[in-house]
Amino acid sequence: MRIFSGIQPTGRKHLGNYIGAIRQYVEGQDRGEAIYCIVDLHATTVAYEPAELRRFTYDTAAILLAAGLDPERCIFFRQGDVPEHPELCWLLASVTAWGDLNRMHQFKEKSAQQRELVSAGLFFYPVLQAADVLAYRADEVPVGDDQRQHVELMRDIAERFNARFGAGENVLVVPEHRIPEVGARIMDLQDPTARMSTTASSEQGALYILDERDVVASKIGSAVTDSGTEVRRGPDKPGISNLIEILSVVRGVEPERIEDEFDGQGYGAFKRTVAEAVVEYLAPTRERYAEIREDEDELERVLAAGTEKAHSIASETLADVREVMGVGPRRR
Ligand code: AQP
Repeated sequence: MRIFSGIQPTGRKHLGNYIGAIRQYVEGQDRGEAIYCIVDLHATTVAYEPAELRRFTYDTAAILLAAGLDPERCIFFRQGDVPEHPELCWLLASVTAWGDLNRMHQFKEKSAQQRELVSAGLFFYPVLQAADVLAYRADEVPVGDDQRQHVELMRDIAERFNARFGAGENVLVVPEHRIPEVGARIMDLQDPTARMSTTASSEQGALYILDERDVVASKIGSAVTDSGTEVRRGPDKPGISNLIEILSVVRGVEPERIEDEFDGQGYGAFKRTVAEAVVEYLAPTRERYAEIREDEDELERVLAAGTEKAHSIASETLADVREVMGVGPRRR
């Protein structure tokens, strides 16, 4: 079983990224051949500062290593160091429908946020994402719920590629998504009808992995709830439902158990318990982070070692893809 996922170098990753993706990356190392990359090329599809991109790449790499990625047990690298990704992106464009890209929710949301330029790269984002995964012939893609549509698209692209060029062979593997049952969509603490997001959430709405204890307590303490008093989930209670889901993941118990435990207790006690549990949950990552982040040479060494391994897998896929597409000289 081969597992692949990518994460953007946005520096400050939030609790949604941790619960929806990063914790799955860590446990993926015990379930199969795990390959993870920091998708710096994806980060260039919206307005960004070049110097920040390098800094944020180190920040994100350090967070992932602090959270438990072990370069001895996974392949961990930077997307921009493996040229097979953009090459495969271009080749896959031939079997990607413009109409499908035009339907992508993320493109619609992010293009509306751009002030100066809606880049063609933003439109092409899901094709590059498909190339990331398909270059490794991955079986499984751990992601949060917001990436469901992109994984569906990459499945369509792989199927169309095999049908068009495979001559009866599956040159590319059609991957499955792995979206957690609980915690796939952690909501904004100030607007619990919207996803917690790096770009769209306010400072109080997003809970960052590196937030200090008192900041976590204040953000959860002031999380928007409702005028009721019952700690239970329901469509009329998005704020409390979100906090129940967070506590359920952090403690590793069913949400029903949380509802039973807090039956008859007020929101104040519940929020204090959630804050305490989140602080404990993130503490090991926060504590390891500073030391790992300090040594940029070591981070580069880790990423370079990962690049070598990633390149050797992706180059084989690309050779097969070029061969069946009739690109370049015949191989044999
Ligand atoms: N709120 C969330 N709940 C659960 N999972 C989430 N993910 C993102 N937000 C939530 C998952 O985190 C992984 C890495 O995401 P990314 O950094 O590549 O960027 P993203 O998906 O675009 O989400 P962000 O971090 O909030 O950034 P913006 O603001 O740019 O959209 C993905 O697997 C994602 O599903």
